[in-house]
Amino acid sequence: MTPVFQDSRLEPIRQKVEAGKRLDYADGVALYRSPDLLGVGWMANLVRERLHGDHTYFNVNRHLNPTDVCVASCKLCAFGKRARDPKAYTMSLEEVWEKAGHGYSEAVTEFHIVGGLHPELTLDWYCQMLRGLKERYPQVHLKAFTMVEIGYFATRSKLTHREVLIRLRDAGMDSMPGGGAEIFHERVRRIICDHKITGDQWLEVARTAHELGLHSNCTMLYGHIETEEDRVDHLVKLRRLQDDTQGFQTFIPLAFHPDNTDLHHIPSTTGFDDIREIAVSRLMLDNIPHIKAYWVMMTPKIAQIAQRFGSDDIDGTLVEERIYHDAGATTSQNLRRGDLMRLIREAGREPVERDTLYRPVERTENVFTVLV
Ligand code: V47
Repeated sequence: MTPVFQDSRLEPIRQKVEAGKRLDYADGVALYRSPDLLGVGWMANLVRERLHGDHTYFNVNRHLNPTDVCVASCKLCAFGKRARDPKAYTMSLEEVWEKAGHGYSEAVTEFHIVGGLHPELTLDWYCQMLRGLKERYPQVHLKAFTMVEIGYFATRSKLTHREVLIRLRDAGMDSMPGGGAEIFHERVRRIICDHKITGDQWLEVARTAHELGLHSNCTMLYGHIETEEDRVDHLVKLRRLQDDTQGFQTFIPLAFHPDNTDLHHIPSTTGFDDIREIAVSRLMLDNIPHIKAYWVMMTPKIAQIAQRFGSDDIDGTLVEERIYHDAGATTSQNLRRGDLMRLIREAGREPVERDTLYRPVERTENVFTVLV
Protein backbone atom coordinates (compact mmCIF):
# COMPACT_ATOMS: atom_id res chain seq x y z
CA MET A 1 0.00 0.00 0.00
CA THR A 2 1.28 3.47 -0.87
CA PRO A 3 1.52 5.73 2.19
CA VAL A 4 0.54 9.40 2.26
CA PHE A 5 3.68 11.53 2.37
CA GLN A 6 3.90 14.36 4.89
CA ASP A 7 5.75 16.49 2.34
CA SER A 8 3.45 16.97 -0.64
CA ARG A 9 6.41 18.24 -2.72
CA LEU A 10 7.58 14.63 -2.89
CA GLU A 11 4.46 13.55 -4.85
CA PRO A 12 5.83 14.22 -8.37
CA ILE A 13 9.04 12.40 -7.40
CA ARG A 14 7.06 9.44 -6.11
CA GLN A 15 5.26 9.20 -9.47
CA LYS A 16 8.56 9.08 -11.30
CA VAL A 17 10.00 6.49 -8.90
CA GLU A 18 6.94 4.26 -9.16
CA ALA A 19 7.12 4.49 -12.96
CA GLY A 20 10.86 3.70 -12.95
CA LYS A 21 11.72 7.11 -14.47
CA ARG A 22 15.04 8.90 -13.94
CA LEU A 23 15.12 11.72 -11.37
CA ASP A 24 16.66 15.02 -12.40
CA TYR A 25 18.86 17.58 -10.67
CA ALA A 26 15.90 19.52 -9.20
CA ASP A 27 14.45 16.27 -7.80
CA GLY A 28 17.77 15.57 -6.09
CA VAL A 29 17.80 18.98 -4.41
CA ALA A 30 14.15 18.54 -3.35
CA LEU A 31 14.97 15.15 -1.79
CA TYR A 32 17.85 16.65 0.22
CA ARG A 33 15.67 19.56 1.39
CA SER A 34 12.70 17.44 2.44
CA PRO A 35 12.31 16.79 6.17
CA ASP A 36 10.08 13.81 5.31
CA LEU A 37 12.67 11.13 5.91
CA LEU A 38 10.06 8.40 5.95
CA GLY A 39 8.70 9.53 2.58
CA VAL A 40 12.17 9.69 0.99
CA GLY A 41 13.10 6.38 2.64
CA TRP A 42 9.92 4.67 1.46
CA MET A 43 10.80 5.48 -2.16
CA ALA A 44 14.42 4.40 -1.72
CA ASN A 45 13.31 1.14 -0.15
CA LEU A 46 10.97 0.50 -3.08
CA VAL A 47 13.89 0.83 -5.51
CA ARG A 48 16.19 -1.24 -3.29
CA GLU A 49 13.67 -4.08 -3.03
CA ARG A 50 13.03 -3.98 -6.77
CA LEU A 51 16.75 -4.50 -7.36
CA HIS A 52 17.73 -6.84 -4.53
CA GLY A 53 14.61 -8.13 -2.78
CA ASP A 54 15.50 -8.89 0.81
CA HIS A 55 19.20 -9.57 0.23
CA THR A 56 21.83 -7.57 2.10
CA TYR A 57 25.39 -8.24 0.99
CA PHE A 58 28.52 -8.36 3.12
CA ASN A 59 32.02 -9.73 2.68
CA VAL A 60 34.91 -11.04 4.72
CA ASN A 61 37.69 -8.61 3.93
CA ARG A 62 40.85 -7.14 5.36
CA HIS A 63 42.04 -3.56 5.02
CA LEU A 64 45.74 -3.02 4.30
CA ASN A 65 47.27 0.48 4.43
CA PRO A 66 50.95 0.05 3.47
CA THR A 67 51.87 3.64 4.35
CA ASP A 68 50.32 6.76 5.83
CA VAL A 69 53.07 9.01 4.43
CA CYS A 70 51.33 11.44 2.10
CA VAL A 71 52.44 14.50 0.16
CA ALA A 72 48.90 15.86 -0.18
CA SER A 73 48.08 17.30 3.31
CA CYS A 74 44.34 17.36 2.64
CA LYS A 75 42.38 19.34 5.20
CA LEU A 76 39.76 16.60 5.35
CA CYS A 77 42.16 13.84 6.33
CA ALA A 78 43.58 12.70 9.68
CA PHE A 79 45.36 9.67 8.24
CA GLY A 80 48.07 11.14 5.97
CA LYS A 81 51.36 12.22 7.61
CA ARG A 82 54.47 14.00 6.41
CA ALA A 83 57.49 11.70 5.92
CA ARG A 84 59.36 13.48 8.73
CA ASP A 85 56.48 13.00 11.22
CA PRO A 86 57.75 10.59 13.91
CA LYS A 87 54.33 8.92 13.95
CA ALA A 88 54.38 8.18 10.19
CA TYR A 89 54.92 4.59 9.04
CA THR A 90 55.78 2.76 5.84
CA MET A 91 55.71 -1.02 5.77
CA SER A 92 58.34 -3.06 3.99
CA LEU A 93 57.09 -5.48 1.33
CA GLU A 94 57.61 -8.36 3.78
CA GLU A 95 55.55 -6.52 6.39
CA VAL A 96 52.66 -6.00 3.97
CA TRP A 97 52.71 -9.67 2.95
CA GLU A 98 52.91 -10.82 6.55
CA LYS A 99 50.23 -8.44 7.84
CA ALA A 100 47.86 -9.63 5.12
CA GLY A 101 47.73 -13.05 6.73
CA HIS A 102 47.57 -11.85 10.33
CA GLY A 103 45.13 -11.55 13.13
CA TYR A 104 41.99 -13.11 11.82
CA SER A 105 40.77 -16.66 11.80
CA GLU A 106 38.11 -16.46 9.08
CA ALA A 107 39.52 -16.79 5.56
CA VAL A 108 39.19 -13.41 3.84
CA THR A 109 38.06 -13.11 0.22
CA GLU A 110 39.31 -9.53 -0.32
CA PHE A 111 42.21 -7.29 0.56
CA HIS A 112 41.19 -3.62 0.40
CA ILE A 113 44.49 -1.78 -0.15
CA VAL A 114 44.91 2.00 -0.03
CA GLY A 115 47.59 4.31 1.31
CA GLY A 116 49.04 7.80 1.32
CA LEU A 117 50.76 9.40 -1.69
CA HIS A 118 54.29 8.40 -0.74
CA PRO A 119 57.01 10.51 -2.42
CA GLU A 120 59.52 7.66 -2.72
CA LEU A 121 57.72 4.35 -3.22
CA THR A 122 57.86 3.48 -6.91
CA LEU A 123 55.27 1.97 -9.20
CA ASP A 124 57.52 -1.08 -9.37
CA TRP A 125 57.33 -1.39 -5.54
CA TYR A 126 53.53 -1.43 -5.71
CA CYS A 127 53.62 -4.01 -8.52
CA GLN A 128 55.91 -6.21 -6.43
CA MET A 129 53.55 -5.83 -3.48
CA LEU A 130 50.62 -7.04 -5.59
CA ARG A 131 52.60 -9.94 -7.08
CA GLY A 132 53.76 -11.02 -3.63
CA LEU A 133 50.18 -10.94 -2.30
CA LYS A 134 48.93 -12.98 -5.26
CA GLU A 135 51.69 -15.56 -4.79
CA ARG A 136 50.92 -15.96 -1.09
CA TYR A 137 47.11 -15.58 -1.17
CA PRO A 138 46.07 -16.58 -4.71
CA GLN A 139 42.39 -16.96 -3.79
CA VAL A 140 42.07 -13.43 -2.38
CA HIS A 141 40.72 -10.61 -4.58
CA LEU A 142 42.93 -7.49 -4.59
CA LYS A 143 40.78 -4.33 -4.52
CA ALA A 144 43.51 -1.76 -4.60
CA PHE A 145 44.33 1.93 -5.10
CA THR A 146 42.02 4.90 -5.45
CA MET A 147 41.84 7.00 -8.63
CA VAL A 148 43.90 9.57 -6.70
CA GLU A 149 46.75 7.10 -6.14
CA ILE A 150 46.68 6.18 -9.84
CA GLY A 151 46.93 9.89 -10.72
CA TYR A 152 49.94 10.27 -8.42
CA PHE A 153 51.70 7.11 -9.67
CA ALA A 154 51.26 8.42 -13.24
CA THR A 155 52.78 11.81 -12.41
CA ARG A 156 55.71 10.25 -10.57
CA SER A 157 56.49 7.57 -13.10
CA LYS A 158 55.82 9.83 -16.13
CA LEU A 159 53.33 7.34 -17.55
CA THR A 160 49.72 7.81 -18.62
CA HIS A 161 46.86 6.72 -16.36
CA ARG A 162 46.17 3.90 -18.79
CA GLU A 163 49.78 2.66 -18.67
CA VAL A 164 49.80 2.72 -14.85
CA LEU A 165 46.49 0.87 -14.67
CA ILE A 166 47.71 -1.78 -17.13
CA ARG A 167 50.90 -2.37 -15.13
CA LEU A 168 48.98 -2.70 -11.86
CA ARG A 169 46.32 -4.91 -13.43
CA ASP A 170 49.00 -7.16 -14.88
CA ALA A 171 50.65 -7.38 -11.46
CA GLY A 172 47.43 -8.56 -9.79
CA MET A 173 45.09 -5.61 -9.14
CA ASP A 174 41.61 -7.11 -9.63
CA SER A 175 39.41 -4.08 -9.04
CA MET A 176 39.48 -0.67 -7.36
CA PRO A 177 37.88 0.91 -4.29
CA GLY A 178 35.89 4.13 -4.56
CA GLY A 179 37.86 6.55 -2.36
CA GLY A 180 39.27 9.97 -3.12
CA ALA A 181 36.22 11.26 -5.01
CA GLU A 182 35.29 13.60 -2.11
CA ILE A 183 33.09 16.27 -3.78
CA PHE A 184 33.82 16.89 -7.45
CA HIS A 185 33.04 20.61 -7.46
CA GLU A 186 36.29 22.60 -7.72
CA ARG A 187 35.24 25.29 -5.20
CA VAL A 188 34.94 22.62 -2.51
CA ARG A 189 37.97 20.63 -3.62
CA ARG A 190 40.20 23.69 -3.45
CA ILE A 191 39.41 23.94 0.26
CA ILE A 192 39.23 20.35 1.47
CA CYS A 193 41.80 18.61 -0.75
CA ASP A 194 43.60 21.09 -2.97
CA HIS A 195 46.58 18.84 -3.78
CA LYS A 196 44.51 15.95 -5.10
CA ILE A 197 43.61 15.37 -8.73
CA THR A 198 40.59 17.38 -9.89
CA GLY A 199 37.09 15.95 -9.98
CA ASP A 200 37.28 15.67 -13.77
CA GLN A 201 40.59 13.78 -13.50
CA TRP A 202 39.07 11.39 -10.93
CA LEU A 203 36.26 10.65 -13.38
CA GLU A 204 38.71 10.28 -16.25
CA VAL A 205 40.83 7.71 -14.35
CA ALA A 206 37.66 5.79 -13.45
CA ARG A 207 36.57 5.82 -17.09
CA THR A 208 39.96 4.47 -18.20
CA ALA A 209 39.91 1.74 -15.53
CA HIS A 210 36.44 0.66 -16.63
CA GLU A 211 37.54 0.64 -20.28
CA LEU A 212 40.33 -1.74 -19.28
CA GLY A 213 37.78 -4.10 -17.75
CA LEU A 214 38.44 -3.17 -14.12
CA HIS A 215 35.37 -2.67 -11.95
CA SER A 216 35.48 0.00 -9.27
CA ASN A 217 33.39 1.53 -6.55
CA CYS A 218 32.67 5.21 -6.09
CA THR A 219 32.19 7.45 -3.07
CA MET A 220 31.15 10.92 -1.98
CA LEU A 221 32.43 12.63 1.16
CA TYR A 222 29.60 14.66 2.69
CA GLY A 223 28.95 16.67 5.81
CA HIS A 224 31.68 19.36 5.58
CA ILE A 225 31.49 22.57 3.54
CA GLU A 226 29.51 21.29 0.56
CA THR A 227 25.98 22.41 -0.33
CA GLU A 228 23.05 20.19 -1.27
CA GLU A 229 23.58 21.31 -4.88
CA ASP A 230 27.22 20.12 -4.73
CA ARG A 231 26.02 16.71 -3.58
CA VAL A 232 23.50 16.43 -6.41
CA ASP A 233 26.09 17.60 -8.95
CA HIS A 234 28.45 14.88 -7.69
CA LEU A 235 25.82 12.14 -7.97
CA VAL A 236 24.76 13.26 -11.43
CA LYS A 237 28.39 13.17 -12.65
CA LEU A 238 28.81 9.62 -11.37
CA ARG A 239 25.53 8.60 -12.99
CA ARG A 240 26.60 10.11 -16.32
CA LEU A 241 29.89 8.17 -16.33
CA GLN A 242 28.09 5.00 -15.35
CA ASP A 243 25.74 5.39 -18.34
CA ASP A 244 28.85 5.21 -20.53
CA THR A 245 30.90 2.49 -18.81
CA GLN A 246 28.75 0.38 -16.43
CA GLY A 247 31.96 -0.01 -14.44
CA PHE A 248 30.82 1.11 -10.97
CA GLN A 249 29.55 -1.67 -8.76
CA THR A 250 28.80 0.17 -5.54
CA PHE A 251 28.36 3.70 -4.27
CA ILE A 252 29.48 4.44 -0.70
CA PRO A 253 28.47 7.77 0.85
CA LEU A 254 31.17 8.68 3.40
CA ALA A 255 30.26 10.95 6.32
CA PHE A 256 33.01 13.41 7.18
CA HIS A 257 34.71 12.70 10.54
CA PRO A 258 36.28 15.98 11.72
CA ASP A 259 38.47 14.89 14.68
CA ASN A 260 42.23 15.39 14.21
CA THR A 261 41.71 17.11 10.84
CA ASP A 262 42.21 20.78 9.90
CA LEU A 263 38.41 21.01 9.71
CA HIS A 264 37.87 19.91 13.30
CA HIS A 265 35.53 22.85 13.95
CA ILE A 266 32.88 21.30 11.67
CA PRO A 267 30.31 19.25 13.60
CA SER A 268 29.87 15.57 12.73
CA THR A 269 26.90 14.52 10.60
CA THR A 270 23.72 13.44 12.36
CA GLY A 271 21.89 10.12 12.02
CA PHE A 272 19.13 11.88 10.05
CA ASP A 273 21.61 13.17 7.46
CA ASP A 274 23.36 9.78 7.20
CA ILE A 275 20.13 7.89 6.57
CA ARG A 276 18.85 10.51 4.15
CA GLU A 277 22.15 10.37 2.24
CA ILE A 278 21.72 6.63 1.71
CA ALA A 279 18.14 7.10 0.53
CA VAL A 280 18.86 10.00 -1.86
CA SER A 281 21.84 8.12 -3.33
CA ARG A 282 19.67 5.08 -4.01
CA LEU A 283 17.09 7.24 -5.75
CA MET A 284 19.50 9.33 -7.84
CA LEU A 285 21.96 6.58 -8.82
CA ASP A 286 19.48 4.46 -10.75
CA ASN A 287 22.25 2.78 -12.76
CA ILE A 288 24.66 1.80 -9.96
CA PRO A 289 23.68 -1.63 -8.62
CA HIS A 290 24.64 -1.36 -4.95
CA ILE A 291 24.52 1.27 -2.18
CA LYS A 292 26.79 0.47 0.74
CA ALA A 293 26.18 1.62 4.32
CA TYR A 294 29.78 1.44 5.55
CA TRP A 295 29.32 0.42 9.19
CA VAL A 296 32.67 1.82 10.39
CA MET A 297 31.71 5.26 9.24
CA MET A 298 27.97 5.17 10.11
CA THR A 299 28.15 2.93 13.20
CA PRO A 300 26.73 -0.59 12.98
CA LYS A 301 23.38 0.64 14.34
CA ILE A 302 22.81 3.26 11.63
CA ALA A 303 24.17 0.93 8.92
CA GLN A 304 21.61 -1.62 10.05
CA ILE A 305 18.70 0.85 9.84
CA ALA A 306 20.00 1.95 6.42
CA GLN A 307 19.11 -1.54 5.17
CA ARG A 308 15.48 -0.39 5.14
CA PHE A 309 16.23 3.05 3.63
CA GLY A 310 17.88 2.14 0.34
CA SER A 311 21.09 0.30 1.19
CA ASP A 312 21.72 -3.34 0.24
CA ASP A 313 25.32 -3.71 1.46
CA ILE A 314 27.02 -3.26 4.83
CA ASP A 315 30.71 -3.76 3.84
CA GLY A 316 32.81 -6.37 5.60
CA THR A 317 34.81 -7.54 8.55
CA LEU A 318 37.78 -5.18 7.82
CA VAL A 319 40.05 -6.58 10.59
CA GLU A 320 41.87 -3.27 11.08
CA GLU A 321 40.63 0.16 9.95
CA ARG A 322 42.87 3.26 10.02
CA ILE A 323 41.42 6.16 8.02
CA TYR A 324 38.27 6.66 10.11
CA HIS A 325 39.82 5.71 13.41
CA ASP A 326 42.56 8.32 12.93
CA ALA A 327 39.70 10.81 12.40
CA GLY A 328 38.04 9.96 15.68
CA ALA A 329 35.69 7.07 14.79
CA THR A 330 34.66 5.31 17.98
CA THR A 331 33.33 2.19 16.26
CA SER A 332 35.14 -1.11 16.61
CA GLN A 333 37.98 -1.80 14.13
CA ASN A 334 36.44 -5.07 13.05
CA LEU A 335 33.28 -7.12 13.16
CA ARG A 336 33.02 -10.86 12.80
CA ARG A 337 31.02 -12.56 10.10
CA GLY A 338 28.44 -13.67 12.68
CA ASP A 339 28.04 -10.07 13.99
CA LEU A 340 27.35 -8.76 10.49
CA MET A 341 24.83 -11.53 9.82
CA ARG A 342 22.99 -10.77 13.06
CA LEU A 343 22.74 -7.05 12.24
CA ILE A 344 21.33 -7.90 8.81
CA ARG A 345 18.86 -10.53 10.06
CA GLU A 346 17.53 -8.26 12.79
CA ALA A 347 16.79 -5.66 10.09
CA GLY A 348 14.55 -8.27 8.47
CA ARG A 349 16.97 -8.86 5.59
CA GLU A 350 18.67 -12.01 4.37
CA PRO A 351 22.48 -11.93 4.70
CA VAL A 352 24.35 -12.94 1.55
CA GLU A 353 28.11 -13.33 1.80
CA ARG A 354 29.60 -12.09 -1.46
CA ASP A 355 33.02 -11.78 -3.00
CA THR A 356 34.16 -8.38 -4.31
CA LEU A 357 32.32 -8.92 -7.60
CA TYR A 358 29.08 -9.83 -5.80
CA ARG A 359 29.26 -13.54 -6.53
CA PRO A 360 27.80 -15.54 -3.61
CA VAL A 361 30.35 -17.22 -1.36
CA GLU A 362 29.72 -20.54 0.32
CA ARG A 363 31.68 -21.54 3.42
CA THR A 364 32.41 -24.69 5.26
CA GLU A 365 34.50 -23.95 8.33
CA ASN A 366 37.29 -21.68 7.10
CA VAL A 367 37.25 -22.70 3.48
CA PHE A 368 35.22 -20.65 1.04
CA THR A 369 33.97 -21.34 -2.48
CA VAL A 370 32.86 -18.58 -4.83
CA LEU A 371 29.70 -19.72 -6.59
CA VAL A 372 29.72 -18.65 -10.23
O1 V47 B 1 39.34 8.46 0.14
C1 V47 B 1 39.40 10.51 4.51
C2 V47 B 1 37.60 9.46 3.06
C3 V47 B 1 38.11 7.54 1.98
C4 V47 B 1 38.20 11.23 6.12
O2 V47 B 1 35.38 1.10 -2.15
C5 V47 B 1 37.41 10.56 5.22
O3 V47 B 1 34.49 -0.49 -0.96
C6 V47 B 1 35.62 10.96 6.53
O4 V47 B 1 37.08 5.15 0.18
N1 V47 B 1 36.32 11.63 7.43
C7 V47 B 1 38.65 6.14 2.22
N2 V47 B 1 36.11 10.41 5.42
C8 V47 B 1 37.54 5.15 2.50
C9 V47 B 1 36.93 4.60 1.24
C10 V47 B 1 36.15 3.35 1.30
C11 V47 B 1 35.70 2.88 2.50
C12 V47 B 1 34.99 1.67 2.52
C13 V47 B 1 34.76 0.95 1.38
C14 V47 B 1 35.24 1.44 0.18
C15 V47 B 1 35.03 0.64 -1.06
C16 V47 B 1 35.93 2.65 0.12
O5 V47 B 1 37.71 8.07 3.20
C17 V47 B 1 39.06 8.57 1.47
C18 V47 B 1 38.30 9.83 1.77
O6 V47 B 1 37.32 10.06 0.82
N3 V47 B 1 38.17 10.14 4.23
N4 V47 B 1 39.45 11.18 5.67
C19 V47 B 1 37.62 11.81 7.28
N5 V47 B 1 38.32 12.52 8.15
